[in-house]
Amino acid sequence: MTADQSGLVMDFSLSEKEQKLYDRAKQFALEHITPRAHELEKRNDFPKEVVQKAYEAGLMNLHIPQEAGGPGLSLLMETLVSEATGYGCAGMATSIMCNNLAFTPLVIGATTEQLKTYIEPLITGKEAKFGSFCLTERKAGSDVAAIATRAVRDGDEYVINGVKCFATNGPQASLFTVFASTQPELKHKGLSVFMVPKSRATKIGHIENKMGQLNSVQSEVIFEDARVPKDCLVGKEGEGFKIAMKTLDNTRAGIAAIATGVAQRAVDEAARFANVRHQFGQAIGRFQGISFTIADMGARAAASRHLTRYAAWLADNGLPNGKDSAFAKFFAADAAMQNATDCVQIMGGYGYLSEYPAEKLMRDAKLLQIYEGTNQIQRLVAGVAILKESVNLDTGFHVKYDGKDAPML
Ligand code: COS
Repeated sequence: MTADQSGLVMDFSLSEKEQKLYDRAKQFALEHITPRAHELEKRNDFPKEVVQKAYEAGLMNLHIPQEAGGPGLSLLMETLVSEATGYGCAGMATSIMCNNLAFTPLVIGATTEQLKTYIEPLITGKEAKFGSFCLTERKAGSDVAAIATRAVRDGDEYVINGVKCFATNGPQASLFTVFASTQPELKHKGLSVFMVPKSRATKIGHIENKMGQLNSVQSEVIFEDARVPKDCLVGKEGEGFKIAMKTLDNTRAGIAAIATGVAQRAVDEAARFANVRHQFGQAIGRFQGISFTIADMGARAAASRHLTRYAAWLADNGLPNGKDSAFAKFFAADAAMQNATDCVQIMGGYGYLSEYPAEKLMRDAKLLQIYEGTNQIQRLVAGVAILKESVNLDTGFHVKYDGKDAPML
């Protein structure tokens, strides 16, 4: 731990409570996730048994406030669990952490009473229960404001119609967090968010067939005249877009954490292989062509971890984290993809075989660059933020025109 002259403390260590949770999650991954990840992904289905065990081990719903029956833990602690489970299998980590995404809009915008009514029963029973975040539609992915799902007030109810897609844990969910337009003419300002219990006329549509992360399930969710009581509205009408953006500012750190786990796993598998694989009379790790690649992979994983934890720390301290969450998400997802690709290459022919872990890492990593906002969207968010900050920045460099400071264009 160090302190600079202003008294600010730079502390990279985890507290005892954080370290214990991290160790517990790593042990869980080692015992329950890694050994079953390959076998279960062949089923291309939701890994119910493992997720139930994760629930019983207290690795789910960490962010739900204590008033609503949850442990009320920090975003940093959530990222520790996601990194550890992501190291074992990104798909299972996604299944386990999906409630973070589904319930964060409610933690942000719902009243304690609403949380107690709709969330507490889902997180305090014997069986793991799930929420599903229903934002994306076939024609509204990156462009959230283009959502076509409609919610119309009818007396004491809202009637919801629309089709969502790519909804993680859709078929498993008991509660859907649905973004719908209450005033389409207002575009993003007309979006609202609703809690829709499964019993309220929802149907599961097409189950997406994916390249990787086969231990998680995404589906269409169809709302046909789904009637919900008016207390299912979260926040006020028109607050949906901002609630979605604030949610993603937080949850993208969670994806960055899974990506960090994948990036680190690729380092560890590549290094282990390079130590035991002999060619030309020595372990291949002794060739600089391999060890330099492993060094780059290690740096990428470490940088991903720091960016992720910093983005979470900002949120936990009530500081804006949109830019840093975007940094963490795109950097860590790109690191995971690059490291997985390098791991395959270092293992050569073995890297391409499904009996070895590298090809799964590569398939799983690709989705990290796409879901919860593509890496291009993250760069958009971060780029806009940097340009905004630069307007009032004095770098000490002033271009002069006719002896005067040139104006910023
Ligand atoms: N927090 C709070 N408010 C925010 C915000 C944030 N992080 N980001 C934007 N806003 C506000 C803006 O300030 C603006 O407010 P006003 O209407 O008061 O001016 C409003 O929201 C609209 O912002 P903007 O004009 O930037 O919206 P765009 O329609 O251009 O969309 C992006 C912005 C592209 C960043 C957004 O649509 C996005 O994140 N898309 C990706 C969605 C995604 O991640 N999908 C995956 C779903 S999870 S599987």
